[in-house]
Amino acid sequence: MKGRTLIAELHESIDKEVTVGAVVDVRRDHGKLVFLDLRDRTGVVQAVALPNHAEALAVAQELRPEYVVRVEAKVNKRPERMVKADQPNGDIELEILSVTILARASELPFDKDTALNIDTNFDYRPLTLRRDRERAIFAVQAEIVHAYREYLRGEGFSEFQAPKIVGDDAEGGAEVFRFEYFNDRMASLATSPQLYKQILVGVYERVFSTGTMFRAERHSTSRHLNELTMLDLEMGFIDDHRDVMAAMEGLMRYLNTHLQKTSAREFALMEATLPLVPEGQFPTMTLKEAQELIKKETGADKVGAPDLDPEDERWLCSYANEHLQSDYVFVTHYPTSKRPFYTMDDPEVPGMTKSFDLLFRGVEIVSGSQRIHDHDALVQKMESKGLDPAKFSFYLQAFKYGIPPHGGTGLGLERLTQKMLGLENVKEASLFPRDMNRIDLLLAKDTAHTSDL
Ligand code: AMO
Repeated sequence: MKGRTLIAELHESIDKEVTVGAVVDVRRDHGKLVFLDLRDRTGVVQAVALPNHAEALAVAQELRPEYVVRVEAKVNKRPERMVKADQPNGDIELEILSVTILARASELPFDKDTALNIDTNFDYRPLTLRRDRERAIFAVQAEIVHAYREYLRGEGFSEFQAPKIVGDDAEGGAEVFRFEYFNDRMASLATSPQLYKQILVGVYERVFSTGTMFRAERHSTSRHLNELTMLDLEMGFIDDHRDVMAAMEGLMRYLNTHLQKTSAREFALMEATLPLVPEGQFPTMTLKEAQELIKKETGADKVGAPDLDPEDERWLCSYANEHLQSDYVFVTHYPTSKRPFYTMDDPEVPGMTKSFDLLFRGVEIVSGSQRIHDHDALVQKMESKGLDPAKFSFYLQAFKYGIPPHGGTGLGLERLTQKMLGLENVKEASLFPRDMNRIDLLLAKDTAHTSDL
């Protein structure tokens, strides 16, 4: 918009006339005056239409929330007693000279400031995303991705774009969406960039990617999505899985510092707190040690179980928060039977792998491990897991022609965002969540409420 002044820059124009392009957040009528809260991408400001600008006042009286307007106004400093120190731009006000309506808006089908039930939130997603709460969630999510990229670039990682159409399931385990490709051939949607990031260790040594992945899990839980964003990394020349854990720990510390700098307003709005990080290393225990601790402290005997249950993950995290000054806990050494074929066994702990999960505020947000880099050992492991090495011949070339000892991690962006901001359901951290019952609209009743719009 020609000559537009952004709301965050209004302070530079006190006593001057400006043009603002904005959306009406709220309209309040006080006798003959109309007050508007106007928002643009940089902030919110109060504007007032006065009787001495009759034409502007008449247009202002027509406005409703979500109307898009161009406003010509004078920027006034508020008198001392009218200053709202706790509000952004609380010390200035726009005196409206004229208003042009750029787009009209119907009445919102929900009250913008009240808590919404999750289905209403998703049914009206194009509108609910405009709320402060949702804008804060995705502003923080964007900062997480930014920090991820910035930190890893600084550590010598190269970014790559992973394919999303794959021939077969990369993990040999996760639930896969299959679809018809060309000439009656079936293909799958990628569940992870796993095989490609390992191949690329042979090219760039350290790589990372951020991208959409697909999981055909028939879970309707607060932790599962069918389309998610995975932040992956893979690094060569490691001694063992602990080098990968150290990279992940460095990343989480960097993320804390970054969010503190960029996202204080969003955290305050969400009533969320930055993660507790210990001064020394993140708490780390083997699966067996974790199970023994749970048994000792709670009496629940799950020693020897191949994995942690969601309730164990919650308990361990609250224990770490209370006793170990950390919202993060590493659990290592999951059994060979539970981890994918590419995971390296730990010769010192028979039956267990050099693998780990990172738990954060009650949920697993990261999985990682040292990988098998010896070609023959990898083929043998595939066979022992009932996989056909011939199907992996493309991937196996990287190992036949030498690849450094390496390891890496996959981090679920929506779970991290969810727990960072204390959201109840991971779906709230996905702009347009896909689950068993919903692709934008509920699948069972495809007309939903949008027919009223
Ligand atoms: P994994 O399958 O454990 O590991 O996935 C890694 C992380 O991705 C997130 N995640 C999910 N988030 C929401 N909904 C889902 N359905 C879902 N599935 C996974 C979780 C999880 O910790 N290739 C390995 C990683 C590696 O070893 O590098 C992998 O995909 O936060």
